[in-house]
Amino acid sequence: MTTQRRVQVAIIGGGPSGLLLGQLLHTIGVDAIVLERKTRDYVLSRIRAGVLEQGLVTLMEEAGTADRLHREGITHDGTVISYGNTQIAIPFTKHVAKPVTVYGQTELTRDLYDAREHTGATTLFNVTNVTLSDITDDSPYVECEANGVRHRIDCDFIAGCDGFHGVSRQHIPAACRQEFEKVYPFGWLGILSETPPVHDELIYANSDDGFALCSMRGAHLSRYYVQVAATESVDQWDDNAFWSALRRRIPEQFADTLVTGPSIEKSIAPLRSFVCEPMQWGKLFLCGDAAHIVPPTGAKGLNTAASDVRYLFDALKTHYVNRDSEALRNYSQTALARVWKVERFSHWMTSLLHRFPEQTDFDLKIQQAELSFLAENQSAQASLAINYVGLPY
Ligand code: FAS
Ligand code: PHB
Repeated sequence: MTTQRRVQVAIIGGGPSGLLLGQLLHTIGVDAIVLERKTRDYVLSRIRAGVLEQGLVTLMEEAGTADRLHREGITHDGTVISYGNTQIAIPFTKHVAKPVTVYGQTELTRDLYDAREHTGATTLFNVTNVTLSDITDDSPYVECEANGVRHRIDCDFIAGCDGFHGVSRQHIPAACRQEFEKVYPFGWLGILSETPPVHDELIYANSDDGFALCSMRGAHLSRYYVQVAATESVDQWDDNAFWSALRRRIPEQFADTLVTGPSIEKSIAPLRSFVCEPMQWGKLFLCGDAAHIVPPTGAKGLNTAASDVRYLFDALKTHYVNRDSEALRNYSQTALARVWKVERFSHWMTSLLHRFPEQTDFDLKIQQAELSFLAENQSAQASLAINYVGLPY
């Protein structure tokens, strides 16, 4: 049996990109369906980003989904970069009048699902065999299966919000798609622990043993990461091994006060930089991880998905409200201009803070000089702050 329906926008992927776009479209009366491969609970079980740029907070406000974010989000006006026992305090607001907000992607996604359910908009879960057809014609459509039922969804536009491993990007002909990729020889082993954060700001630590990050989700919930070889697996790391590695990598002041506890989540994220050009093909528009990936060192993955959503939502709004499709035609060019600047910053932060297996003594000296220059130079600190809090849309 095949059910057939028509919507204005078919959104592939029920992660933050797809849900935020769907909610914004709802605010202007544009009918969108969301097709998600997994279940809501599975999507919410992923522990990912933790730092929101002001641009994403503003989008959540426009979507009417920022109430809990404002109640529970933690405003941060700076961060710490450390190497050995040396600490570089980077006060954002000294250089750029924008803070960041610490609020987990899991909670942001939960807020968006709750809002979507409240609107009564359709979300299909457990979808399989998603195919996109006639995307260069005036009447594209999506077919998929969900819970034993085959669906055909006719639409005006398709938003590919299905992440790095999704199907949308593959519908841009390989001969017309250029992919840029750099895979890093390490990953991030992350844990969540019901312990008080070691510091009231994030600490990005470079050490002889490798990178570490001290982050948080609240006053009693901490998020920590240590760099591990790309070949390592979670079961090689019991909690004691993790805490010992973290202690060795952060300044003694924090190692001495670190409160440890059992991990309630533990996972390894691979690190890569990736960009697909173009980010659109006919009536298909890619958003977020479907189009680009950054190493999480600059806290830019989720935030660059947000800037894509900003550009695509504004373009769709101009199309539907003003019958003007110029911004839609320019979406890929507009989005990629910001994406590449974010890729640069994320690669720079990753190169600054990690130990690379093939690093020579010269490479280490250069990395040390980069850190010393950052410690001594206000313009270098301003550049980091401007990029970290979020480049303008
Ligand atoms: P997502 O991948 O979040 O969502 C895509 C959705 O599409 C998923 O729910 C998926 O199930 C669904 N999907 C896939 N294929 C489909 C199909 N064929 N049909 C239907 N649905 C399909 N960013 C940071 O800033 N900081 C971090 O610490 C950080 N950690 C990360 C750790 C990991 C393991 C990963 C993978 C990413 C991490 N990121 C981090 C980046 C992450 O936050 C992304 O930038 C963010 O999830 C992007 O959101 P989406 O574009 O919605 O993609
Ligand atoms: C997190 O809290 O998960 C987090 C924060 C900053 C990053 C990456 C991850 O750069």
